[in-house]
Amino acid sequence: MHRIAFVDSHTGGEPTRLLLAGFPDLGDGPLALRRARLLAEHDAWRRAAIGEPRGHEALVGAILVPPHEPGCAFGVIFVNDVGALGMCGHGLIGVVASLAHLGRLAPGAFRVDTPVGPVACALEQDGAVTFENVPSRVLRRDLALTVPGLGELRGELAWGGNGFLLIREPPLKLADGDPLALRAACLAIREALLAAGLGACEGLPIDHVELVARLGPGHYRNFVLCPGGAWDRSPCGTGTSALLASLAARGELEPERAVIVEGPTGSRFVARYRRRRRGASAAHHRPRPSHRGRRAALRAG
Ligand code: PYC
Repeated sequence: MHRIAFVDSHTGGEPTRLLLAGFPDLGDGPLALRRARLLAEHDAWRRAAIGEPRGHEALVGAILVPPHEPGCAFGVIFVNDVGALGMCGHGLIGVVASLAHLGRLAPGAFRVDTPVGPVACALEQDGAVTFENVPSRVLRRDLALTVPGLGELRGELAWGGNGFLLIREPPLKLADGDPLALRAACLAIREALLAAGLGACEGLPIDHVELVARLGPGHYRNFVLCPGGAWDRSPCGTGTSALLASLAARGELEPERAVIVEGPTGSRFVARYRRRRRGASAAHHRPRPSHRGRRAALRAG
């Protein structure tokens, strides 16, 4: 019998399994390359570690690897029940909390390498975890999609470390909404997105659907369908980044102003962004969203 050492945590209700040892060596090079190698050569390990019966649909796995980017403390490749992610915000919070729980990480600031680029992270004295995500942006605005049973919906495509179809006028109520009805609506929306040939944009996969409702000034609630059929119990870190990119692009949120984003369980991230100029052009801004969250529980195996 082969053994894999792992620690399970959850972030705002969304589970993360940190895979510490016993996973195949993914070699070296940029993490995007190692993620591709994992899927091409070692996918049975991902399925065994994350899928049923040892895992389940909602579980996100985090494979700890040596970093490639200089100055990073460690690298992490996030996987789920159907494949691999670019980044994972709730997962990163779970990884940092788990490493702190194991005594492997002390409070302070550090960088973490991921397949979509390095992420700045901090573990605070009180256990809270803050990270500044990869630059996020809107890829396409003013999308109209006709979804059987839901009618015409308006959306936009955005990148927050994963690709999202954002629907900011959701067809169903999010607060106290039935998660299974929301999931079914998101599955229908994703089918319409794929039928429209929009499973990718600018070479980036659009594999998450995010419904967003504004609850009040600076206060939002979301529901995120992940690739496959799982829905995020937390406010989804990369989905929150995609939302911030949208708010910034529409001039609805100033840099550094905090917003609260809550997920289906009511758990919250506090998020803000700062502007980042790309190259010499002052006209093109890519906001870098940052998030603050905390872990709730851990289980070691
Ligand atoms: O928190 O970024 C996130 C995430 C992505 C998929 C599930 N959670």
